[in-house]
Amino acid sequence: MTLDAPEKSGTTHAGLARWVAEVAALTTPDEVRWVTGSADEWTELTDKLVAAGTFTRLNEDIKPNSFHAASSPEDVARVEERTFICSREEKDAGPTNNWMDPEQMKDLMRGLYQGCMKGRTMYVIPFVMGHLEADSPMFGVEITDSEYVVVSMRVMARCGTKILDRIEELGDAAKYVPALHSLGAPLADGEQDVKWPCNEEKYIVQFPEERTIWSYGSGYGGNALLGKKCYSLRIASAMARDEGWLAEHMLILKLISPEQQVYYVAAAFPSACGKTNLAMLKPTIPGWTVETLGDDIAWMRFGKDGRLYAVNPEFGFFGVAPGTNEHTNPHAMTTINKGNSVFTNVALTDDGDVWWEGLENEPAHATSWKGEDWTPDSGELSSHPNSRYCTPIEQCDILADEYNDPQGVPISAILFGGRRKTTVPLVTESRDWLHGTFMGATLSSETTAAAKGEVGVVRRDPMAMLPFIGYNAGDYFQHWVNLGKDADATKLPKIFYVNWFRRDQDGGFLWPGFGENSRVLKWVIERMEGKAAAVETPIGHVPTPESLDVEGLDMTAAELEAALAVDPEEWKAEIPQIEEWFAKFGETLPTQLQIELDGLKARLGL
Ligand code: SAT
Ligand code: MN
Repeated sequence: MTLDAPEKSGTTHAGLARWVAEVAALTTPDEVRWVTGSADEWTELTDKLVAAGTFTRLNEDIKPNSFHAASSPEDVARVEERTFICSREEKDAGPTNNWMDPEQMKDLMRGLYQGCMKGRTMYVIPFVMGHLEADSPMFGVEITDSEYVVVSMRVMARCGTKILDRIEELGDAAKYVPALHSLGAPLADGEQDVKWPCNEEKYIVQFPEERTIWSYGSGYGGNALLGKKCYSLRIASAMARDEGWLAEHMLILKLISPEQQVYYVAAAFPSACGKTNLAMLKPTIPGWTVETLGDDIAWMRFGKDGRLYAVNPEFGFFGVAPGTNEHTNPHAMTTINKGNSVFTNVALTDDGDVWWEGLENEPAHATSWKGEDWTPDSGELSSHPNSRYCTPIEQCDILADEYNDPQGVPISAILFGGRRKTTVPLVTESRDWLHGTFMGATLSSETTAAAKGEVGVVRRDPMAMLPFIGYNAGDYFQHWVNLGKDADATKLPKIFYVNWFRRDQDGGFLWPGFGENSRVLKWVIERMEGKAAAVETPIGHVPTPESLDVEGLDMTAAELEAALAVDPEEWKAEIPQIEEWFAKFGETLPTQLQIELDGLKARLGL
């Protein structure tokens, strides 16, 4: 097919029409469709996915307009070893990213893309991350040959004709990120499709200088919904560096005290470490309320008043299903029970609902994510540990009104956190922005199922951004340092480091987590208000046992002490790991962070 005339391509925007035509000529789909975002389109696409066997429609009486999908067992998570930052120079990708020369990568991928959409429909999805009413709307256009991706993108981002209209109105002034995605699974004439087409060979590639994304071979989550990690973190972090703002892997929540004081908190944790649960936390302490603004990504810019304002660029939640239940995240349950959601790699129950490990009402029989009979005695998981629900944010019963404000919300505190069985106390307050940056830069966490690879291995995950920094991580640290240097220190968010995952000697969690984390948030607020006590330790300020509100909590004094403990020996053992981590960055490591490390060593008597 030829698509070189702009008027045939579905847009009056000449540049966009040209790109779409070029991609169609390369990938040779049977048809090109422009995604409108309409209700009819949703019905048509979901019907098509049901007919193809990719989707199973759930019981309308339980979860209306909702679908179950099971991926290929080979395509269940982000693939970090196949993810590349193709900056022009290798040094600009830094020591933590995979790199290939951009022209070499494009040659290679053009080869893969050649004819890769044969037998399929090519969809063009105009979208905007953040608000269409923003001062500079952050447009993107994803091309994909996957209906699953179109449906999921419609949940996760503002998509369709309204966005395209605005791009066309702005004409050449409209900056958009072209994001090309293919499953890499062309169909020969008459060939029957599989339920989850994908390709063994996968590439998730960002070109940070060009602000473009090329993805191939995977249909899953962050590999394929290109508005999410690829754009809103990898590409956006490079934009943010150039323009003086921050694109971060952070939830945003609104905390209201018993005195009706409002605070906004952002928090960065690696994937599958409880961001969604914290974002929708139901406080267990009387008088405190939490509302949600976002669960995964925060874009933070300085306002005219010198404060740092955060917006959530996304439109949905892509949350980890296992472990989610009425206790751990009641608001997520309310959100998904309203329907209009896609569940991937969870179990399908006999009454047409979904189930996963940790959810109430364990069924006596279900179909596992692998499509096999499952019973509680199967000895196998019913759901993949990285199985997900994809659900509209506007269905969240505690969504804060400010979610709709393009200016965002002024952040009072930033929490960094990871999953550590030992060493890291429940909460630590940094001395200042620089010390907080050091905490973020040395953040460590045990790996999870959110990325392919071994689970439970401690790795450094700076600002929970290790897989998402779109440039040299040393330069990224410098960017954090610089923002702090240029800002009014009194207006900067206070930085804290939390660890909900510390264990006792028997392997049990020392802290109950979930709604009880409101106690830690309370301490954070009280510290900023000068109301709570703390002990100074080599790593920062840690609560005195009395300063943390544990009323009504079933916890012994010894357990609390263990949760808060700073053991110099454990921290001394941490130092060589931090030194090894910092050594990776050579010249690009900001001297200020080296000075922070030297200070920590001195305080530990090293
Ligand atoms: O697969 S996603 O990147 O969308 C989710 C995650 O790993 O955080
Ligand atoms: Mn994430």
